[in-house]
Amino acid sequence: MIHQARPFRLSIPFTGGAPSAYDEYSQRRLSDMRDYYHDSAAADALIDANDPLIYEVWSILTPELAGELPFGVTRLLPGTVGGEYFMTKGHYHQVLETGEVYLGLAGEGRIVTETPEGDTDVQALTPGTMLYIPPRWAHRTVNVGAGDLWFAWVYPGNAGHDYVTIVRDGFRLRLMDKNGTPGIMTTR
Ligand code: S6P
Ligand code: ZN
Repeated sequence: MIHQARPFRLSIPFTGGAPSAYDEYSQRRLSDMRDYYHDSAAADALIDANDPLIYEVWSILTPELAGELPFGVTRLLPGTVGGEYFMTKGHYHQVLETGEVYLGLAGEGRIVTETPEGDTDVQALTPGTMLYIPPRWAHRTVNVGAGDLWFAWVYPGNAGHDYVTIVRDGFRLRLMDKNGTPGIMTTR
């Protein structure tokens, strides 16, 4: 269902958890995103073993219009694929000039971002962190902790999502587990 122009409310557990209401639920297993990881042989082995759940998304949908503000909650599980932490696919917004706001609820994460011009950034996402992703910055969330990472987000309704650029080029920065601490690998 897409909410129409009436105010409404729902609750989001501040320590992480599914929202009390949502329009759409989706999940990504490793097999849904094999080509996003650096080590595809390691990804294939894990897919054959148990094809782990990587993340789940609960969304409030709105009309896809400027001025609307779709929002929701994401749970990103802990783990690694060939030493690379579990992460979201990551995307540019199709309308590049649209930003996004994240709020960390539980767990320890990073937001990896980059622009088409090659500027890069990594920010911590922890409980209570509000994080602003400006227009033009592709964004990916990475779980560098031992438990689930939960965060909420809101973005402009007309943004659209471009995954093609990311799956083709990859992010310039990747977060790798180096003996229990996150290290940054630069790919180009
Ligand atoms: C949407 C926002 C989040 C992500 C979600 C999953 O603009 O950034 O809702 O969609 O965390 O990540 P991804 O990269 O698969 O869309
Ligand atoms: Zn986004």
